[in-house]
Amino acid sequence: MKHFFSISDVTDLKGIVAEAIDLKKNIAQFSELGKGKTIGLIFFNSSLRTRLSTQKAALNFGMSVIVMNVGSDGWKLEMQDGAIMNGDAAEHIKDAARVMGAYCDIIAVRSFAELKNRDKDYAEEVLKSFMKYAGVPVINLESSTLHPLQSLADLITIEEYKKVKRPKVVLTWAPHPKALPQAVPNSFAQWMKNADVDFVIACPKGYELAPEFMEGVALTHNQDEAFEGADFIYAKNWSSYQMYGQIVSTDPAWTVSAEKMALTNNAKFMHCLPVRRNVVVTDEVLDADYSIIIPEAKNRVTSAQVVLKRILENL
Ligand code: AN0
Ligand code: CP
Repeated sequence: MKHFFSISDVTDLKGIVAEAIDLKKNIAQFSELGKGKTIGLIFFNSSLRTRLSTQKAALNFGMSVIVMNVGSDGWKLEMQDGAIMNGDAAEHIKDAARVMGAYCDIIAVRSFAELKNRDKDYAEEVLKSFMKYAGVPVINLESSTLHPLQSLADLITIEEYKKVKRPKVVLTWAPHPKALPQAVPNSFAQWMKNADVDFVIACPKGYELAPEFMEGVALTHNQDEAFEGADFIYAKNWSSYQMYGQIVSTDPAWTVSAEKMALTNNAKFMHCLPVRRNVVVTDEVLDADYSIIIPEAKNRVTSAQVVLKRILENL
């Protein structure tokens, strides 16, 4: 594997999930694989899980880790090619990425959507600039439109907890007071579409994902109907793609409750976290036996490990 930007960088979905689960048991055998190698974790935005799990995965391979909160501690970066830089930005991404690439063997970047200009966000200019200029493999730690390390962790978790060969997996929109990116649901849809699951998206009208992510996916605006027979409920808020970046509903009827979970086939509850309790989903659900949010978060180490292993083996 060279870069890990999206599901397109994985040629064998079943294979990577099996390898990840296997690696969990055998990680001690690989404690020297990354010896003498450095990974730079570059954050334009906040993080708890991504920051700690990717760091832990890298340390498990004996790598050195450099973390930079470039959003708060770095120079403001210019993204536009050929810009006359007499404004706020002190440094061009072209130079920043080349310098980081000179210090690191792998660079991992988090850069959220700004939710102001849809074309700009969907062009993925930050991650694409890093891939173009850094000269080393780049890992996506949640870009403007995708969060593949999360989706891989989610798929691993589903594989570990499923009771039937082809489970029904429901991605349900849920309310939230802030406008959030579409990266997590976009990515989840992409990975589920390619996995051996029956996948359904439930959301209010106006929350359909971009056409490229909805293509071939079952969609309903009726949450109760979607929950019937479900084996996994995956809740997430996102802002509208059509009315770009806007909150078009805060309907509390979409909050995932124990009553809603009772409609399912004893489904497991999943959320990528961080989660707003009693807004997105009730305490009762998050703290129930069927909630697998903590094993899911733990699998962020599992997904980071398998991606790092494949990149390290290819360096
Ligand atoms: C982010 C999002 O929705 O993309 C990160 C999720 C992993 N969530 C928040 O900003 C609350
Ligand atoms: N799920 C996830 O990516 O969490 P963080 O935003 O805390 O990294």
